[in-house]
Amino acid sequence: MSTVLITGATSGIGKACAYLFAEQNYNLILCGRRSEKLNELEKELSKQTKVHTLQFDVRFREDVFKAIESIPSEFKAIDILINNAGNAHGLHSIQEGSLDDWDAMIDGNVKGLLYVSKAIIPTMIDRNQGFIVNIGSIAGKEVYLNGNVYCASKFAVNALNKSMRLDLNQYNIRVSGIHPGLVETEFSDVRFKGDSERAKQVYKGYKALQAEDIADIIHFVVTRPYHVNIEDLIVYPTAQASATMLNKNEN
Ligand code: NDP
Ligand code: 8X3
Repeated sequence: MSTVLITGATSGIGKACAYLFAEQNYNLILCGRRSEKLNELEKELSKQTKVHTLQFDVRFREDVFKAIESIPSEFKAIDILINNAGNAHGLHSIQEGSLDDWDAMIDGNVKGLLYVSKAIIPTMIDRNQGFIVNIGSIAGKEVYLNGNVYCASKFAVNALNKSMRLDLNQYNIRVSGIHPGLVETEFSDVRFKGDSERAKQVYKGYKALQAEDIADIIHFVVTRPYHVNIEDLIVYPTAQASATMLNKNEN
């Protein structure tokens, strides 16, 4: 059975992927910082498939490599890496943004994705096969007001996705970028630092994408025949036409 490693599996898109891939009998390696959430997932999903959890922060490179080296042999042959961990922190103009927020986004969304990929790619090269799914964003295709550093981090993911396709082409490794618009997850809670009222407003007045919608698309992408590689996929809720155009019912 194939093995999938999912970063950011404790919530939102990553958690929905964990459930869907468990249903499809993949062996799961689930990663995140919140160990209680990882434990809950392990307990629940072990009823369906083999689950291994790894608790680490993608920003800390030594922790990333230590965690990935610690993977037990029965899980070591990773077929699919879903680079999903990431968040926005704050929504401020470039002149007002916080340096800590900037570090969290660049270190988590960009460097974290690089560290995890760097730790896993050699195992894929050795096996001459593998699939890397990079979760970007429409924010990596189009900037919006006050999105500055989050957008920059996702533009970087978009560039890395394309670069990985070039560099790994000779090793038979597939690489896909998925770029969602508004998905109703903990994303806005994190962006607005626990201001749940403000977070709820983001998804009010229209039907946002659900984490399960994105998991379903990721599953579709990775289950195409091996000679098929979807490089790039942008997905919006129907009510959203661009990063800045949203048909909201304000009543
Ligand atoms: P959530 O906040 O629900 O999930 C984020 C996940 O990432 C959590 O599991 C969190 O786990 C993990 N994570 C965040 N930072 C770190 C870190 N430093 N180290 C390890 N794990 C980390 O948001 P989403 O599910 O929406 O986000 C998933 C991805 O989708 C992100 O890359 C996001 O940018 C992207 N995206 C989201 C959209 C949206 O509208 N929601 C739209 C487009 C893209 P833990 O806290 O346990 O570490
Ligand atoms: C998350 C979607 O529009 O908040 O990447 O940037 S958005």
